[in-house]
Amino acid sequence: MTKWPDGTTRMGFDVTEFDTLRAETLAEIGEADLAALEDIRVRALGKSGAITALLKTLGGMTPDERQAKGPQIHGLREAVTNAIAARKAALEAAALEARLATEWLDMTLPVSAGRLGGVHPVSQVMDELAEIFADLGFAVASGPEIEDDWHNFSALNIPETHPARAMHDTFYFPDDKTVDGKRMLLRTHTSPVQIRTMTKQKPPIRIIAPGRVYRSDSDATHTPMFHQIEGLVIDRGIHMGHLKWTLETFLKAFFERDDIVLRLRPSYFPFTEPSAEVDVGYSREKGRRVIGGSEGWMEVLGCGMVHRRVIENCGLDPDEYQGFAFGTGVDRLAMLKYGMDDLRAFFDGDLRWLKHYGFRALDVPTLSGGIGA
Ligand code: 2U9
Repeated sequence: MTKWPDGTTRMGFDVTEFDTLRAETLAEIGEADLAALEDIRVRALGKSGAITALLKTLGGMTPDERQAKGPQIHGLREAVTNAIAARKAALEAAALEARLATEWLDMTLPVSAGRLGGVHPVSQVMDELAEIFADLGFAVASGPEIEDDWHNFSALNIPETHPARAMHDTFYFPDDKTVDGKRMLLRTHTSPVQIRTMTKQKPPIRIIAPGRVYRSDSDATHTPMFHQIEGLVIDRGIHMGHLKWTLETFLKAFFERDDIVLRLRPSYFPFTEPSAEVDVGYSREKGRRVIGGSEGWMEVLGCGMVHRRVIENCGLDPDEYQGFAFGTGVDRLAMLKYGMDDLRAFFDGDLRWLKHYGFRALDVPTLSGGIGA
């Protein structure tokens, strides 16, 4: 029994009605939108569709009838299937064209800087530092913030019992969160990055390691997370003259002044020997202390010659290779250069502070251009 779209049922089919079904269905497809197309598909080819019903009549036909009508019915099914697919593709292509015509961007238009947000002073200073040290031949190295005891302490000549471990109030992970049986911690300095570089790269090594470090400390001048930059040079015949020249050249470029005076005071760090703290001369301008001149001294860096035991710990021969290292706080450098007075405000996310101290996203720090005016 054939169920025609008009609801009537009859055995077999009439040639005229067959042609009408074909013509009407194809015409309907030609006019349909995507929703109507699906409706037509269900009415013609669905489980109770007209063409499906015609296909079912083939089973009740004699072989001769089937030979005559089979190709016609199958041909109809194929024609309708193809017409639906073609119409669907045409409609989808037209919809895409319409979207493309409305959703376009003119990439040649000038950027509206106000909509880009600003650059945080820490990011700005990090960029400036990378730029300055790249000019001096240093590569930027990075490493994990979650470290093991060996990379953060032992390799740096800070053994288990050493009082230096108490200097850094370390955030340790719980004992049940070990990795390969090792207790993990948040790195207290970026020094493990240099250890990792020295253990996998043959000298000469010239790197800076900027990044986040963590210590359990919080007041107006300390936050539990802060940013450090450390530098390391390892080669044959490196001495303190190289260290002093590098720091002087870096500080002159960073503070954009030629009248930078350094003073190296003897100090102690387990990873360097000898060690020194670096003071830089400041002067007063309109009551504010600015770097440059020599009215007073301000501590800006720590440094020293890499301890021979540290060189040995990294698998190098300290009689063949020597090196210097230095370290400083990036947040503190930003405060000194751009005149902020409370470190905690750096990480408060206060938009008024960011608008005041932030930098325009499109300004590119360059050594020749300078950005600290
Ligand atoms: C290796 C060998 C030596 C890195 C150094 C300092 C001196 C230093 C402090 C400044 C202020 C850290 O941010 S701060 O608290 N750092 O005084 N850091 S020498 O010495 C290294 C590092 C890695 C392999």
